Amino acid sequence: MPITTTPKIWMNGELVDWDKAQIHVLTHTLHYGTGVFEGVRAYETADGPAVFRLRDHMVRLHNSAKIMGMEIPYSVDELMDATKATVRSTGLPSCYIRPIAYYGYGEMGLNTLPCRVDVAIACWPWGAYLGDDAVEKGVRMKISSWTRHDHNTMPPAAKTVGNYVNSSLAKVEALKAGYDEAIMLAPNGLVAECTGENIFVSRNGIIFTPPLAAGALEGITQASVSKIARDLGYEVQVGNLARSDLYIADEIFVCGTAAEVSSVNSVDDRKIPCPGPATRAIAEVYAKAVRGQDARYTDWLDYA
Ligand code: PPE
Repeated sequence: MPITTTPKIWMNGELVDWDKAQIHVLTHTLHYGTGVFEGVRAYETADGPAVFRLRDHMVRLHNSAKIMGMEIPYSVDELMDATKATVRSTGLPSCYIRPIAYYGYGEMGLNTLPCRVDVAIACWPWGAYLGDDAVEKGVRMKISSWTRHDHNTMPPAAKTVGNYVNSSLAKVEALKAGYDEAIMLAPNGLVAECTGENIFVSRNGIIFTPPLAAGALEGITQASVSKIARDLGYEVQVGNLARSDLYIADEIFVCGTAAEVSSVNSVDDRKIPCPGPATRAIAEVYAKAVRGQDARYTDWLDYA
């Protein structure tokens, strides 16, 4: 999806002009995929733009860095303030936010220990990743021929730049085959997640979502949607899913910051009832919660 420019990008403590937010071609992370990043959204609310679960995203950024053995030179609170300043500088009512911590210019070679860590935060307007009508129409899923990397190859719990090689291969394969998105299986065959979303499968009245151990990112939308679903009276369980659980599901939906909540209309051309009642109800509450329109969830908002 194309990027629309905004006035400023935060880089190492300063808001710099969009066009000046540049890095050297020998930046370490460009060569080795060693950075960590986040995807966050700010939504328009009656009280101005509010960033959704900002602290949780910045804690996860720090955790990703910890897994990588990287020291981010800014605290969670500093990164939260920087994010809010960046959002304010755009003047936008809502936007997508991309914080990234990366090994910068000055060192080459796989040893990251001497590398400096640079941090940037950019935002721009971005629509729902899988289409604005993804709840009603649903998306066509394909199980990827690419296996999700496991905990001892590339830790899926860390949102590292390099991990997205695997996601990108799967995404492009699915698109070229005429599908909208791919579902990734872990090396043991269990369902992990999608290329940029967590997955939920409803069967016989229980909604299941795979655990971190199955190779899923610990999704912040996944946690939010689980809470919303339970508040709506649904039973939600974190549990393993096999490929066949997908084909015979009563309902499937996927969620993530960029994608929000999207229903799934088929998996490998097996039709799934879509949109299901649970998906619709959950998506509706989620859309209100992020915009400050549901008093139960206003703790999730950080006003810019
Ligand atoms: N799994 C993966 C692999 C993933 O990339 C995301 C977010 C999620 C699950 C959902 O996590 P959360 O956003 O905390 O609910 N993907 C981000 C980047 C997407 C992209 O393609 O770029 C996002 O949604 O911002």
